[in-house]
Amino acid sequence: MRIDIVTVSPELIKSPFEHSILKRAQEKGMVEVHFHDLRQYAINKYGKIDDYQFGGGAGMVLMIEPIDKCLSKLMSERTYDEVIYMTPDAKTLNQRMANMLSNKKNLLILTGHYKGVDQRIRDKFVTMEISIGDYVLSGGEIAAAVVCDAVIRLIPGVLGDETSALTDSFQDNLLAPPVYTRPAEYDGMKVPEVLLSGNFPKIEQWRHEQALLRTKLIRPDLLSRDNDEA
Ligand code: 6GU
Repeated sequence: MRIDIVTVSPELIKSPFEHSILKRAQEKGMVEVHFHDLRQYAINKYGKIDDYQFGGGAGMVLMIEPIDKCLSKLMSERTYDEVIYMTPDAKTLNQRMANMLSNKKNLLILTGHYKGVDQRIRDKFVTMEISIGDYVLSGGEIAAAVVCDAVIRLIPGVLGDETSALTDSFQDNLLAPPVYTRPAEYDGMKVPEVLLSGNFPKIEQWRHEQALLRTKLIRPDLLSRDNDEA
């Protein structure tokens, strides 16, 4: 997979890609991530890329021209499966979207800033818009890193233990059950007996019950949700 990220602040988004699983995925050649600084497509020598919004109101808007130049250049070099715009006024990221994106070859991610981008950019280029939750961040960079993390770890071969992504929370609309490791007893606190039993069908059943209990208590909305919901 190749991911191109267009941003006002490349430095803000780079570090998550320099550690742990995202770093290893790149070293193994499973994903290539390229950052593009919008400022390099500014309309003047002062690096202007934003302007006041028509109709008045607080907050600057990213101008059409620098983004058009940047995206047009990138899109002339390769075909993108999706052109994604990160914005709070969009559908919320979920595991199903991450699964879908993990099967793609080329992704282009545009991150907003300030009040966002000129609507005409969204109309002309964008095939998918993603928010990461019902709150507002100061920019889309961190949200883009969140999407990339959720997607890259699902690419086959990226996770060491091939099965571990399958048992994540949300993979089947359930929260993950509790987990324990040694010691079996600490300061009087014991690990549930069943996990020490070696009876794997029973362990699986216990885990499923715990996942269901947790989901009912914390996220009952997941249980009434259709698996195919976007
Ligand atoms: Cl994608 N961008 C911003 N600025 N805020 C957000 C978001 C995105 N998703 C949730 N909040």
